[in-house]
Amino acid sequence: MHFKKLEEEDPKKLEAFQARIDAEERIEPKDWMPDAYRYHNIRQISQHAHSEVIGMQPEGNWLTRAPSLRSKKILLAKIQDEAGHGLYLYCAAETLGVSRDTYIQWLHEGKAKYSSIFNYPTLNWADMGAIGWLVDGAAIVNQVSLTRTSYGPYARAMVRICKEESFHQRQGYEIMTRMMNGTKEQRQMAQDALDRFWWPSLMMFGPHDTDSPRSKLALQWKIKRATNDELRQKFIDKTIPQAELIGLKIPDPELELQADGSYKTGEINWEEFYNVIKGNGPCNRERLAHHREAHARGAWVRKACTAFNEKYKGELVLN
Ligand code: BYC
Repeated sequence: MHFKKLEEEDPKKLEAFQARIDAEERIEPKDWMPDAYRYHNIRQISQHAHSEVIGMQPEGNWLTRAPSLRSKKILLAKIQDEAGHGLYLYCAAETLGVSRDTYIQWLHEGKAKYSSIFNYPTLNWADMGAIGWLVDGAAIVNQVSLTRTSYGPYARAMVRICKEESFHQRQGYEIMTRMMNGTKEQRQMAQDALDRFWWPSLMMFGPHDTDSPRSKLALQWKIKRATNDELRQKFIDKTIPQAELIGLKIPDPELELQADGSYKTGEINWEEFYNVIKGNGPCNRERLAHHREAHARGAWVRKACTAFNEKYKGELVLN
């Protein structure tokens, strides 16, 4: 696929496009858009879709070991929601002219990313709490702002996703709360889960604004409505009081409450972040291998679903 560089685009069309964005109009699939706008959305929406789908793996790991039937049913429903989010997002991404097969091929070839957070292992039941509370909590902060993104199909997909994520955040916080009200060992497990997931959750928002190459145009075209650091700060300020309320301690010795009520944190380990997004996190290889294997195992289902179309070559058959 060839995408024109911004300087190769017709300046008049670019100007009219920016005027539509500035007027808060939504861009729809058949509208003219610069290739760079199309490409940013292809990349971001498909990476978002891959994150939802790969994100099922760390939680799926605990389905057979949930501590009660109630918690098992809730976790199962949550994981199914994530599959649904992946599907809405692949549909939104397909409106940009790339097929779902191609998106999945890019994932398998390592050309597409998915969120760094899903490359960390889930070691105990409290990790289910930490993921719902922190990972879905971080996702909501980002996704609420994306309900106002300028590309219509992406913005609309976000509305339902946000509603479901807010339920997920609460189920995670409920697990943490119950464990913090439990035995000494349960409290230690909850604290240990927070210790391991806190910093990777902050990394979900991406590099600092000064180091984020994609942000400038994304903000100008209102694909992104807030910067990586703004969203990260919102998440930090919202989450720390929730941790304190149930007796958890944020694993950051440099944490400081400021006069305006917001929190200043220590520095994120960016070397770890870049290492993970380059494919060298603790679980990157395992996650991709599992996806490739599941995709290959599901080939017969995809074939069965399209068998009718293949036979009738798209003819409308009425009985
Ligand atoms: N992980 O210039 P930047 C969920 C990459 S899942 C990996 O700031 P951008 C859930 C970035 O792609 C929710 N890569 O980029 C599911 C770029 O690399 P490329 C997932 C990252 O796009 C199951 C480079 O770093 N949410 O809810 O302007 C269970 C430079 O970054 C990450 C989304 O996907 C990262 N954390 O901003 C529970 C939200 N951060 O592509 C929960 C949609 C950065 O140029 N995505 N990179 O090679 C976004 O909002 C934006 O893409 C980002 C990055 C804020 C992530």
